[in-house]
Amino acid sequence: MKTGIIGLPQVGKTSLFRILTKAHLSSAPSNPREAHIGVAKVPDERLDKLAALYNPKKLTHASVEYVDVGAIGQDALKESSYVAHLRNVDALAHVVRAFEDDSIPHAGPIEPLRDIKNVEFDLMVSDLGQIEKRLERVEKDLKKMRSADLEKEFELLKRGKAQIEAERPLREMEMTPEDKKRFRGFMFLSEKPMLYVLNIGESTELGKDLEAAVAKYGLTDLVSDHGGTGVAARPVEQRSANRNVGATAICGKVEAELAEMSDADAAEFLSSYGLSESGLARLIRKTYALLGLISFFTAGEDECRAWTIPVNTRAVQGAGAIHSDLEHHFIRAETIRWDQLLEAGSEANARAKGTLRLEGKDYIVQDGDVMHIRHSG
Ligand SMILES: Nc1nc2c(ncn2[C@@H]2O[C@H](COP(=O)(O)OP(=O)(O)OP(=O)(O)O)[C@@H](O)[C@H]2O)c(=O)[nH]1
Ligand SMILES: [Mg+2]
Repeated sequence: MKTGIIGLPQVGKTSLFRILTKAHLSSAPSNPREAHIGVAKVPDERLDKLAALYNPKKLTHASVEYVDVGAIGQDALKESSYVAHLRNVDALAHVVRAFEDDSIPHAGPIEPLRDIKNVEFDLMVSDLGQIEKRLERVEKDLKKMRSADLEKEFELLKRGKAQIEAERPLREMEMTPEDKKRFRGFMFLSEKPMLYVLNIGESTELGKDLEAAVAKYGLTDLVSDHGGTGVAARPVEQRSANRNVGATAICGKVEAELAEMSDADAAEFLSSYGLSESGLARLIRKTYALLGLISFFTAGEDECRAWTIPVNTRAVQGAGAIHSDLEHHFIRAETIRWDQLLEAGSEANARAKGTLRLEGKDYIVQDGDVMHIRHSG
């Protein structure tokens, strides 16, 4: 799963990438269009607690891949390598400047909502170019030969064009699964799930400020069902529940300091700011949720590990995430919620208490399940 970090110039994209992936980058990349690619460990207290119980030889967290590209803009989006990087990601994290700092240039006053609309606009323009090119092609082909499939594509593309011309991103368009499949190959930018990341300034009450930031900068409407990112607000009947948009806030400066500290120092530092966890942990979790992903665990003395699956995955497919052999020879899954296992103190106790269940192939794996797959392979 890949997430692209985008945003206007000098908003803190690379700083965020660096702290997410703990990558030590040379200060200035030789080519500003070169993308940084790195992997972030998904922090998970549940897994850490399981590891404390099992004391395994190996501890493996889930991970999310992040791609940091240069600043976005109409020029950048004309470069094929730049666009290719963005098309290939599963979701976008848009870093929006909300911190005040006169020494770092920004076009105009700090106004996150304006920046969000501008970037969204750039994404839509890029998609529109692609749609128009394809429309021309399909129109020509249709003149030569009638085809039901091409006609459907033509209609869908025209609908996409109208959507963008109304300044609404493709992710807000009503689409059937069939439409979605037709669109998949285009990898449209404005169709991707989007996480807005407000980069706010330091303050003594950072905990409160982080929580209040989304509302303070007027993003609540973007992430709820009540509005659109387009200029025109959406009429009530067109609002859909799953908009694939999320928002969170971080303080890049504080996170950068945290990244350099030991765990114990970091915990003390966080509580001095009134925070229970780092903004980074929340951001990674939000990315995970935006992508519709959950974790289940395997736990033992050799390894404690988190596995990434989409919500609504059946047990037999979950087993396949571990190894295809487990999927093919699946018998049952010994299953327990992570906190019930901790409470019992061991699998044997849990079995005695009856909290360890035997689940079949069709069981829908829940976030936080600990599973042991019984197989015949
Ligand atoms: N005050 C303050 N400065 C920050 C913060 N985050 C980043 N900066 C500074 O802003 C400048 C730009 O940061 P980068 O992370 O390189 O920003 P970028 O978005 O990758 O910039 P480009 O790739 O050039 O568009 C650097 O001087 C950072 O130190 C922040 O939270 N607060
Ligand atoms: Mg950068």
